[in-house]
Order: sequence, then structure tokens, then C-alpha cells
Amino acid sequence: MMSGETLISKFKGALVGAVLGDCIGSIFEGLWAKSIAIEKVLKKVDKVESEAEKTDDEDRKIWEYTDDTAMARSVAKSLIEKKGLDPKHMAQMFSEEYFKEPFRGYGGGVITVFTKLKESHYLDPFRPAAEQFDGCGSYGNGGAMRIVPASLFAYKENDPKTLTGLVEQVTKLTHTHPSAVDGALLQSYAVDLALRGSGELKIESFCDELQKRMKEREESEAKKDKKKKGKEEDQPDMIKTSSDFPSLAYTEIIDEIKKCALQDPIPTSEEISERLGTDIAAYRSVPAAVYSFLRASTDINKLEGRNPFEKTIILAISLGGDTDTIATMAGAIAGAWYGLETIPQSWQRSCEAVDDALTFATELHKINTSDE
Ligand code: F2R
Ligand code: MG
Ligand code: MG
Repeated sequence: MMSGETLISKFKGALVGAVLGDCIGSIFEGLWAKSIAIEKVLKKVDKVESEAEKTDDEDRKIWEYTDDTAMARSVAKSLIEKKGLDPKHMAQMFSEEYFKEPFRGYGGGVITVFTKLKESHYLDPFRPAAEQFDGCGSYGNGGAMRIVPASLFAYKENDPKTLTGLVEQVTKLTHTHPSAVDGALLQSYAVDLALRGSGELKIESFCDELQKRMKEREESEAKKDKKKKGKEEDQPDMIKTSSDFPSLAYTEIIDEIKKCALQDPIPTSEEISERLGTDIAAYRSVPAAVYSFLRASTDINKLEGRNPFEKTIILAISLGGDTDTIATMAGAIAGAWYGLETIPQSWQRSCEAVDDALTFATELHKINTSDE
């Protein structure tokens, strides 16, 4: 049984870890490099740390968050305010947040969803997302990047089905492509396992448990697809099928994550980018986040003095590509496993909205520990 103190530290670690991954990762996002030398990431981290030492708040640089955190904040706020999922309310929060601060670096397609949501007065909050990309839905990682508060909210239930239902709905407000929904699920399961984990991180067991959950998901979706196909034959034009992207199931990708995390010597960033992906698709970025968390539990050249939370963020960014999003997802998992105490104070001081993340974590913890 986990103590209350440990659990609240894990809740705070998850939300703060996500914010820091986004703020520090976004320094490199625009580069879309296939890999970034660890020394280069360390140089920026040194800058983040030295700015934190400045006592005069006016002089001190604060690294700003992007769409990843903006959307996660709406997920947290809506779940806390409504004590559960109210799709219209959450959709309105996403859209209003975008129109208030459109400069946060949102994906190109999701802006259409926010616009349609606003114009339709949130009447059918799932419809605009379902219409994206000719009805196939977005396969972007925008669902997965913001999902961490859902894992915290559903923690008490300790039931993968409850978490699955919640994540599916939260994701489908903007992303309906099956690979985006399953990517968000993979990320939420990884955070959930990390919240429940303790002691030494065992790469193989962590991957096996993730795989078990994804297998249940994939089998249940395959059954639904079979039923749907039967109906489609009766009414061929009624149901829009999704595109056949991607080719590998997440359960198979987890095998690849495990191999990469256990490989000796450590794979190069270019190799990870090839094998797991580091781009804007959920299918090609959530695996890199899980990998970064797992690999950071081992020794990494040039990161000897850094703890596993710090190593997770630095490694995730060094993979290149969609750095803010891979680092935010990896940071959420690592923060959930290692807890707030492992997150450097200097990083927390140098990044925007850490205080809010701490408040949301406290509120979500309260919801989990109240008798209601
Ligand atoms: N967008 C960025 N970074 C670039 C920032 C540019 C900015 N204007 C600036 O320079 O400041 N980062 C953020 O976007 C990612 C999350 O994106 P999300 O929310 O998934 O958006 P979207 O639009 O749904 O999907 C992203 C793109 O993927 C392609 N795509 C998706 N589904 C598709 C489909 N079914 N068929 C074809 N293409 C599809 C499209 O190109 C979408 O625009 C995060 O990285 C976040 O940090
Ligand atoms: Mg972003
Ligand atoms: Mg990004």
C-alpha cells in the first residue's frame, strides 16, 4: 500500500514533469532534427539552471509552455471542475484557450476543430474532430500529449477499462484516428503504471504490463471492427472507414521499445528515430517517450551526474523531431514514477505555470482520496 505522501508526490511529479518536458523540449522543437547531441541539450539545461539562480524576478528568463501544456491544463481544469468528463465543457475549454492564446504552437489541423466547435456552440462536441481529414480523423499526437491528468483522475478506480473509456472520450474531442486514440491510451497506461510502481524500475516487466493492456484494447477493437464490417455490408455508404495507416500494432511496437531499451550499447538517436519514430504522429512519438523513460533508468554516457528524471528529459530531447511533445510525455511518466522530489528546483523555477501544475495535482489527489 502506497503512503499518501508518496502518492501526492507522484501526482505532482507527473504534472510538473509534463510541464518541464514541454517548456525545455520546445527550445528545440522547431529544428525537427533527426537527433540532437546530448552536449547541446546539456548546454540549454545549464542555461535553464543558471537563470534560476537569479534572484531578481524581472531579470530571470522563464521558458514558456506550448499547446501540449495548454491542452493538458484544460483537461485538468475541466475534470476537476466537473468532477468527471463533461465533453461539451472540455471542448469549450480547449477552444476558448486556443482563441485566447493562439501563439502556443498548435498543430495545423486541430485549429479547424477549435473553430468549428466555437461556431457550432459546442452542440455536438465530437463531430468536428470526426470530420477531420475527410472523416479519417487526425493521427497527430495532440491527444496523447495532454492526457496525463486523465490517468491521475481515474487512479482511484484502479480499473484499466475506466481509464480506457475516459481517455478515449477526451482524445476523440480532437483526434479520432484509431492510432491517435490508441497512442493516447498507451501514454495513459504508462503514466498509470508509473503511479502504481515503486522501487527499481524493471524494463521487461513494465513493457509486459503495458503490452497486456494494449493487447486487451486491440482485441476488443478488433471485435468491434468485425461487427461494424458486418453492418457496413448491409449499408455500404453509411460508415466511413479509417485509413489503413499504421501498419504495426502498438503491441508489436512495445516489443521494439523493449529491445531498444535493453540494447547494449545504447542505440543512437538516429536509430531510435528510424525504429520508433520521433515525429508528430502519435504512433511515431509515444513509443519514443516510453523508451526515454525506460532507458533513463540505465547508465547513459555523458549523463553520469544526472538522476533518472533528468536523464529522461535530456534523452527524450536528444532524440530530435517533436522534442516538446516527446519530452512532455516522457516527463509525465518519469515524474509519476520517481516523484516530485527528483525534479530539480532550478528547472521548476525556470519554467512557466509549474505552480498551477502543483495545484491541479493537489486537486486531483483530493478527488482520489475523498469518500464520494
Ligand atoms: N504543431 C506543432 N509544432 C509546430 C509549431 C508551428 C507553429 N505555428 C510555430 O512555429 O510556432 N506542435 C504541436 O503539434 C503537435 C500536436 O498536433 P495535433 O494536436 O495532433 O494537431 P493535428 O493538426 O491534429 O495533427 C498534426 C498534423 O499531422 C498531420 N495529420 C494528422 N492526421 C492526419 C491525417 N489523417 N491525414 C494526413 N495528415 C494528418 C497534419 O499535417 C496535421 O497538421 C505537437 O507536436 C504539438 O507540440
Ligand atoms: Mg507543443
Ligand atoms: Mg510538439
